[in-house]
Amino acid sequence: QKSPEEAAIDYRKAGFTMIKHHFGPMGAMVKGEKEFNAEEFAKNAEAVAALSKFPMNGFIPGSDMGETEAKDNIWANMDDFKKKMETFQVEAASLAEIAKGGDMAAIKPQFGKVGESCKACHKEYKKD
Ligand code: ASC
Repeated sequence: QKSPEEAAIDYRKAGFTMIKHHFGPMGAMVKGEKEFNAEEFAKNAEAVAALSKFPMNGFIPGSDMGETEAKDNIWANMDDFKKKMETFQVEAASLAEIAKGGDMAAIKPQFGKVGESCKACHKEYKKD
């Protein structure tokens, strides 16, 4: 039986794993490593936008333990982390909207903004 804190860690890791699963193929299409398929791209963008809302729920008080990729400084900077997570949510929602148009020229810069919003947190709060 897992404690609520252990369960919260599993939950947020699962969320990030799912986000990565949907983010990766979009990156490959943007870079031209994978053939652009507008419908598949839009589905992935929709998934990331939906999934972006979840991981924050797993950063509950007391879940600052165990084997995780979160740096210790995340706990003293929860307001900033939450703000950065919200930026990710906004940018991901915008990408999902733009992706419906199926135009790579419009998608590309917004995909970049989503990537930047991922990186903003990783730089400060994720172990290398
Ligand atoms: C990925 C991945 C990340 C982000 C980040 C975006 O594919 O695994 O952590 O993109 O590098 O800038």
